[in-house]
Amino acid sequence: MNLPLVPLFAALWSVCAAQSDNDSTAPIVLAPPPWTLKGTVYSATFVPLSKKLPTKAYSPLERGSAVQTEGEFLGGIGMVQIIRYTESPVGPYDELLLLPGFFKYDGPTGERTNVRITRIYVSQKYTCWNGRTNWNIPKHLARFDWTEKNGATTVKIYPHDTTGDPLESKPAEKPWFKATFTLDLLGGLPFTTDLYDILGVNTTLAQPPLPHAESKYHELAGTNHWAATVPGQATNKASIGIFDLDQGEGDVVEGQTTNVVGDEHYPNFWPGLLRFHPGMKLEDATITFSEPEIWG
Ligand SMILES: *[C@@H]1O[C@H](CO)[C@@H](O)[C@H](O)[C@H]1NC(C)=O
Ligand SMILES: CC(=O)N[C@H]1CO[C@H](CO)[C@@H](O)[C@@H]1O
Repeated sequence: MNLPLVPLFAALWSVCAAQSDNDSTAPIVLAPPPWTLKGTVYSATFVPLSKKLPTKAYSPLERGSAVQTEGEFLGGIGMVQIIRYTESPVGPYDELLLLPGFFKYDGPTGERTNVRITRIYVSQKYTCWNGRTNWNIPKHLARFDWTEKNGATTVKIYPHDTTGDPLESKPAEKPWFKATFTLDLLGGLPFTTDLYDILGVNTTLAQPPLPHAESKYHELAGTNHWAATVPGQATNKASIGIFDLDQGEGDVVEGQTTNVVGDEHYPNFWPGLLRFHPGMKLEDATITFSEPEIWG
């Protein structure tokens, strides 16, 4: 036994744990853009069938802000991604993001058409505050529950903002989203989001100003400008698979069609989606978030 190593490991462990725990007393500080991160991305792309967005497209805080819901939803191409970041400027964290499609909007730079992340959950407060501050990404906290069984990966997500508590103090008891990824065919393909440029899809995220709110963990920063960011994802280990999007009973209040905060229940999470949906897994991916262009 090499005893002097034990305190060293203990000290290192507490530093790492402090970074990624929302109950940590380490202050939330600015980690300025650009960011380069590592992780595994699970991605499902879909073509929205309706030009009408459901209430659940936005978190309760953001849906109350006129500028957040600004513009005309055009659809085009939509995306749900679940990402397990193993490395980031603020430590490891998990994320679920919803990008419903393109919006035509009249921003500070005139009329434009861009995609937008409308709702997103992360597992710790440091990335929550920084994502909101740096890029207007409307992050809120959630608990992520992962299970691996017979080669299938299941994730369940329990948000802090679907309980009706304005301070977003703790995770919901029922999952707002769940998915299982199986199959993993053709592992080892190269993939990069530059492919979207070739296809003529503009991947710049144009995010409206964010409302600020008081909360238990002080993670809900607001901004008063627009932010346009170019995200990137690249790997040499992409594989193809199937998502099972069956939500079961979901988080609906008994005898009603919505949860406590008014999010609609769809059997496969989103209007128009089928239960089994093709998707991609990007292992050992490098994810980049550019320095944003600030408007207004
Ligand atoms: C993509 O959208 C951004 C933000 O509106 C814009 O600045 C950029 O010129 C667009 N790119 C292309 C190739 O049209
Ligand atoms: C009190 C509280 O909500 N703690 C959460 C902090 O983040 C972890 C990781 O996601 C959750 O498991 C905790 O529930």
